[in-house]
Amino acid sequence: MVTTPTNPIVRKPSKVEGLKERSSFLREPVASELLLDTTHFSEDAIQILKFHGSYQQDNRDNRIKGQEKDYQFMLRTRSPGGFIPPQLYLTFDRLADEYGNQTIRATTRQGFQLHGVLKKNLKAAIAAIVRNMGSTLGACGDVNRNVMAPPAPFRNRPEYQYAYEYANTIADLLTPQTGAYYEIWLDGEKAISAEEHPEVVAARQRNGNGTIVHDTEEPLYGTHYMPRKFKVCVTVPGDNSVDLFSQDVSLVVITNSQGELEGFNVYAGGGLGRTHNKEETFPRVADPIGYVEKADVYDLIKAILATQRDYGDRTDRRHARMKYLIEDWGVDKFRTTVEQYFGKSLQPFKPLPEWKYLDFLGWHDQGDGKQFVGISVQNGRIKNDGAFQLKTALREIVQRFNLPILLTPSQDVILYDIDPAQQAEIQQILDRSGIKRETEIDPLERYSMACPALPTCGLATTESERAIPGILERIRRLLVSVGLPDESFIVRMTGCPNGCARPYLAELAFVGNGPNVYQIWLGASPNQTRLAKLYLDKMAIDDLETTLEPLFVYFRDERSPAESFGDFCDRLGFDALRTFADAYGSIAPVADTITEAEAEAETAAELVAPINDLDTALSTTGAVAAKVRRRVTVREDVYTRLQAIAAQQGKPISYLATEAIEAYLKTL
Ligand code: SRM
Ligand code: SF4
Repeated sequence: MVTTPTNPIVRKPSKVEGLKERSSFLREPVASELLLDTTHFSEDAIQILKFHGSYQQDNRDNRIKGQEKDYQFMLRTRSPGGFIPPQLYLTFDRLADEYGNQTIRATTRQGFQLHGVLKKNLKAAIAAIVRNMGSTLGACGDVNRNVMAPPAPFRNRPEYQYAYEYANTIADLLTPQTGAYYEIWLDGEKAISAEEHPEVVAARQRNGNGTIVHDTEEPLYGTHYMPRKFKVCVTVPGDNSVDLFSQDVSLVVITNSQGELEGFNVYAGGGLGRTHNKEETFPRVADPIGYVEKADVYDLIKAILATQRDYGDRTDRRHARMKYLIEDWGVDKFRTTVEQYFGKSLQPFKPLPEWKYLDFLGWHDQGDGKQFVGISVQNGRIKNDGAFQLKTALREIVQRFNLPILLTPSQDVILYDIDPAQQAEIQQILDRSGIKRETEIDPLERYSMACPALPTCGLATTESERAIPGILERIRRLLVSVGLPDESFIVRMTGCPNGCARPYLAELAFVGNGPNVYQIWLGASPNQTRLAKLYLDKMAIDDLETTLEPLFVYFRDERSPAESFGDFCDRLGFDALRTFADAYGSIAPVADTITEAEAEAETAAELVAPINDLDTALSTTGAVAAKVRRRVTVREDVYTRLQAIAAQQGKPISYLATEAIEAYLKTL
């Protein structure tokens, strides 16, 4: 039996704890304020509204001093394993046009978000989602969040089926039980949802050793719910599509030689959120905790939940995630406490193969005669934009073929259960809608992620989703100019340090640190098993080329064969990277002003046009950059032609430019 937790230093619980306590299990003040003819909720109601899957936001592009904010709401789904049935997809498509900002956004946790919903339309939007097999309950707030699983619908690989199945049953087990959701949004009408698995129902009622809070509407959470959000994923050995090291709890299915489920390896204590200039906040990778038989998995999840529920920090929300409990206690004390709630010992962790990062894009056999196709969605934003008609195309395909969707942890979508006879027609719709195949996309884009940031996110300090396309183009140009035209690595970007696009597990990450200023994080492994480290605290986005060029040149010259950029940065260490970058800069500082060489070049020929700007800057000596380096700037159209020819001939642009200038100089 677990004793009541004692905390030697008694500190005041945070304000949100009081709000949860007074909310009457998530009813108030949301229920009352929803009835008011207002554009927005009070600060107190906003906190409770989150548990219902909605955030109050305002369009930050429309802020005008002295005027009321342009209030609007974001709605997020709870969709375990990323499953979106066709009927729900079509509902989202309609709601985005009717109440939202005409876009649907696939999130980094396999959910969908609608942005731009007005308060007066919230109830109709949530009710429509629930009536069409969806839910937003518990998509935000201090509860278990959307449970992730690899999005591949392989029918002939039982481990994938188990991961998906348990993501769903664990999501059911940990769903808030309060009646508030249906009372408020559906006038008490109970959702038409699939029957819960009997084992889940039994597990929710089984007391264990103090896992249950008695006589409340919430047997697992109690009146105060969790101290903070709680994130779970279930995956299969080797498949790290879910970024398992970033989760509070990660389960890995273990099967026997017949492919039957035996149990789960358990990791705990991952989490990425941090705050600038607060050293006590940090990203953390999950630790292996042990192995559990399949029959005990729900009791173990309850035991971990109860440990964090009862011992997690409820006084300081910046220190309230389970990663801090594990960090402060150490893994052994954490495991021992979990075992007390669990009532038995965890078994030793089973050996696992190496992890791989997978995105499942393109066409694949499901293993049952059907096919699935993964479609890349830049930053998860499903929209129509000129010749690019992704939203229309997905609606047409889902309508015509009644296909279900799986959302991926990398903000992409997978259509599945496709009859091979339909493949050509579906591909033709995608082609005519301007949707590129995964092989036609620059891998920098394919493997990148950015969070929404401005204009909807209230915590953003700078741009992310809207900035990343241009930034990836600049990185590609830089790679071409230093002679690495085919290089690629994982780039992630966020508008603040909270880590929504999991930047601390990227090989190169931009983390917003003020308007147009980013921290640079480097050195995570390409399979997301090692954290990146902070390389630079403030980089003005205009300095991207000057910051990254030395790193790319060093990488080009000193990498081991087939070494990735993240592994290279980690192996060399930041002292070496900084020393090289400093020396590189002092040999040939890149200046905004015209250098001697540029002044000469300017007078030399029309080929080298008057200075444009750093975005189109061209290093003339990429191949020998560490020795002699001068910068010449050319017109955008000349640059584009050079770039195309360089790509055709497989030569660095700088090499071609030098040759052209040399040839011209000879004619003088
Ligand atoms: Fe997040 C808060 C968007 C995944 C860590 N996140 C927010 C809010 C709600 C801003 C706010 O609190 O006002 C953002 C809404 C922006 C908008 O306009 O839509 C937001 N987070 C997102 C999404 C949509 C990003 C995306 O590009 O897809 C992701 C929604 C996932 C979902 O479907 O549930 C999203 N957020 C994440 C992840 C990644 C993950 O879960 O795998 C993380 C890092 C992992 C982690 O939790 O440790 C993450 N979001 C945060 C945090 C920092 C939490 C912390 O422990 O410190 C906040 C701020 C907070 O909770 O106080 C936050
Ligand atoms: Fe907003 Fe920051 Fe999350 Fe980006 S990382 S969505 S800016 S909270």
